[in-house]
Amino acid sequence: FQSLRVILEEKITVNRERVAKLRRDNGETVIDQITADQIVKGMRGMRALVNETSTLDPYSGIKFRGLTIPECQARLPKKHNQPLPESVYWLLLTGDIPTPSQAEELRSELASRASLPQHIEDMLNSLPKSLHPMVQLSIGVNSLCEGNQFDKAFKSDCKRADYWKSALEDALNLVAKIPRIAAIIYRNAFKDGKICAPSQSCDLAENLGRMLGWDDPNFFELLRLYLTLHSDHEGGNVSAHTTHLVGSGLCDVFRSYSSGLNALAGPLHGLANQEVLKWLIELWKIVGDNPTEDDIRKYVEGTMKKGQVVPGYGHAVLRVPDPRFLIELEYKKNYIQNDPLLNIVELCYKVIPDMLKQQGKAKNPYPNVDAGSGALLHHYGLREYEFFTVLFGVSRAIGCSASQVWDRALLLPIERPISLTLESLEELVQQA
Ligand code: NMX
Ligand code: MLT
Repeated sequence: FQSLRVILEEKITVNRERVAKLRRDNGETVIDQITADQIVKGMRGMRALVNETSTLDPYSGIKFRGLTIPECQARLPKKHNQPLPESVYWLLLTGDIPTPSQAEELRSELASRASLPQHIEDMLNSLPKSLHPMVQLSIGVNSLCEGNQFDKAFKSDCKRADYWKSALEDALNLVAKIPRIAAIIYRNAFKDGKICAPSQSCDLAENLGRMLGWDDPNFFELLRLYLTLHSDHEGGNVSAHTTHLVGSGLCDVFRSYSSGLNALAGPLHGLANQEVLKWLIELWKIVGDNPTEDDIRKYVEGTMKKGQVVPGYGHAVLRVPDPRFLIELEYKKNYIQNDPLLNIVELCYKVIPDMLKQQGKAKNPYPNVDAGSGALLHHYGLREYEFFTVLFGVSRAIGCSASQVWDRALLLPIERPISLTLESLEELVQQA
C-alpha cells in the first residue's frame, strides 16, 4: 500500500503541473460547440468532463488507461486466465500495469480490510428481504461513511492538496468492503442468511464468490472476468457521472458512490442486466431449448409492439457491438458447452440488430454488456436476477472510486453547469 501511495504522489505532482500548463496556455481555447439538440437530448456526445481512468470510443469501445480489455487480459497479473481485480484497480488508479508483487500487495491490503463493523452487518441483516438488493447495497455503502477519512481530513487542518490521500484510504475501504455487503444482501434475500468470513488469502473475486456461497473455481474465474468487464466505462455514464457530481461537492467516496449506485439502478443503465435475464427467461419458457430465428423474431416483435425497449441492446455512445459482449460470447465458446439460455443469447445477436435497424429508431442496434452477463451467471447457478445489478455495482466501485481519488488529486472544483428554461433556449436559438 505504501508503494501505491508513493507512486500516486509522484504521478499527481506531474499531472497537476499538466493541468496548470493546460489552463495557462490554452484555458480559453474552444474545443467544442453545443447544439440545441444536445441540450434537450441528454447532453449526448458533449465533451465536458475530465476523467482519467478510461476512455470510450464509439467504434473500438472501452480502454482502461489506454488498454483494451483483451490487452488487459494479456498483460495484467492474473489468476488462471483472467486479470486479478486488484491488478485492474492498480491500473485504473496509477495508469501502470502492476508487477505481480504490486498486485499481491494490493490484494493483501484489500483482503485485510474486507470485514465490516458488526453494527453494519446487523443493520444489513435487519433490512426487509423484499427491499430491492440495489437499495440495500446503496444503504450499505452509504453507511460505510461513518468515520470516513475524508471528512476527518476536511474538518482538520489538512490542506486541499492532500485531500486525495484520505480519498484513497476511503476508496480502498470501499472496494475492500463492498463484496461483503453484496454477499450479505444475497445470503439474506435468497438463502439462509449464513455467510462465511472473508479470507485473507483470496483475491476479491474468489472472496466474493465464496461469501455468496460458491465453491467452484470456474465461477470465481467468471467473477474475475465480470469484475474486469464492468469495472469502468469512462466518466459520462449515469453512475460514474453521478458519483463524480456528488463528490465534487466534497462528499466522501462512500456517499458519492452510494448516489452512483442509485443511478446504476435505473433500467436503462445497470438494471438492464436484471431486465435482460427476466426477458430471456420468459422467451426461453415460450420457445424452449431449440428455438428458430423466427421464434425469436416473434418474441422481439411483441416487445417492440408494447413500446418497450429491447433490453441489452443499444448504447448512448457505442456504435458497434459492445466489445464487452463479444468477450462474454468468447468466454462461452471457450468454457461452456451447450447451455440453452446462452445459445438463445447468441441467436438473439443474430436476429435483433436487423430488427432494430428496420425499426429505424435506435442509433446503435447492437448488444451491450448486459445482453450476455446475466446468462453467464445463470449458467453457474446464480439465477436470482434481482441481484445482478449488485454485482455490476461491486465491479463499478473499482472505476468510480479510482476516479474519485483523481478528482481530488487534480483539485477539480464543484460541478455547476447552467440550466436553461425552454423560453431562454428558444430565445438563444433565435439569436444564433
Ligand atoms: N430497443 C428499442 N428501442 C430502442 C433501443 C432498444 N434497445 N435502444 C434505443 N431505442 C430507441 C430509444 O428508446 C429512442 O426512442 P425515441 O426516439 O422514441 O425516444 C431511439 O431509439 C433513439 O435512442 P438512441 O439515441 O439510440 O439511444 P439513447 O442514447 O437515448 O439510449 C440506451 C441508450 C442504452 C438507454 C438505449 O439504447 C436503451 O434503452 N437500451 C435498452 C436498455 C439497455 O440495454 N440499457 C443498458 C445500457 C448499458 N448499461 O449497462 O448501462
Ligand atoms: C456502462 O457500462 O456504464 C454502460 O455501458 C452505460 C454507458 O456507458 O453509458
